[in-house]
Amino acid sequence: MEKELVNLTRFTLEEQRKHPEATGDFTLILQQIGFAAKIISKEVNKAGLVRILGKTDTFNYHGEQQQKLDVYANEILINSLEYTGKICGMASEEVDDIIPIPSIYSKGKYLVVFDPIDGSSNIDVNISIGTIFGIYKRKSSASGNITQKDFLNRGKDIVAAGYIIYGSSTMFVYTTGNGVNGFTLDPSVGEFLLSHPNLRIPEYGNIYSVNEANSPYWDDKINQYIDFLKKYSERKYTLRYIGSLVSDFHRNLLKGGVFLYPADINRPNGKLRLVYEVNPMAFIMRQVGGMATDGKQDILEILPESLHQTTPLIMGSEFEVKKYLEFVNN
Ligand code: AHM
Ligand code: MG
Repeated sequence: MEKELVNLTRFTLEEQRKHPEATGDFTLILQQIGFAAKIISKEVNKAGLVRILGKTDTFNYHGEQQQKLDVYANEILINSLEYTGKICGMASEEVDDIIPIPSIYSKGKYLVVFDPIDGSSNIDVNISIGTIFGIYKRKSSASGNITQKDFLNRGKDIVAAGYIIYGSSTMFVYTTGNGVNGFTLDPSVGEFLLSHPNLRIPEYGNIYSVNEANSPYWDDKINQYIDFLKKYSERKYTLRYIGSLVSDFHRNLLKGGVFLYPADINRPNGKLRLVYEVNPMAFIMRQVGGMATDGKQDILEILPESLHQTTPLIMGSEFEVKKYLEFVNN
């Protein structure tokens, strides 16, 4: 008999049944993100062929020119989630303010944050990109309107986080805080099938991932750490950097190692955005047995002050992250 196939729908339902108090709200949200991911994946695959390739003439909050695919993926995610009745608002890298639920739909208790297409400067050159998402439970009273403050939560309060990688295959990787599971899209049936159950990151690896062109602007201690990896460690390290967070994260998760986007003179608070990029990835990283820090504290302990704030990020296998902390804090 053929090996039992578990699709994302079955997996999320079975997870829900393990929690008799669960209402199913959450399961529906995850399934809808899975649905959006399939649509985005289809568009990503044909981005080289059709009108969607290229830039728009609009700019996002960070002053970056938006790609058409960014805008498209953002709309797909909003459309897939806003009518469910299970969420009370969203926040996206591509939208300056929070995204309310239109009054024609009922609201629920969850908040969803996302980066619809991360690594979008790679779209035009056919390099893997991704979607990142995080789900929180609303803390303020359900009767009032949601505000930006509702989205300023510590990463440790996340109730689910995940990413979709549009690579040589499309994968959906997520956690609800009970381990991390990966699903690969079978395009012939249009389903995400469980392919990577219970993912764990190796305790150490031999990969470091960083934009080393920024090294002249780093603190000396960071340069000393990278020098240690290159010249003095017993392990033979190799550099792998795609410049697409989801792809760099996914590779390091499977192989072990460290990813860094530290502060530098030009970016004293790093580049990556805390609320919808870094927190979900840091939450997943902790779930697979790795670590994520800004160099001073655990990423998941940071209380965000604004929706689009950035943070330095060092994350990966325990050995390499602890070694980083030894270098910068001594
Ligand atoms: P984006 O959200 O505008 O695509 O930018 C985020 C990306 C990350 O995917 C990646 O880790 C980083 O920017 C790469 O930055 P750099 O080109 O400075 O190395
Ligand atoms: Mg991004």
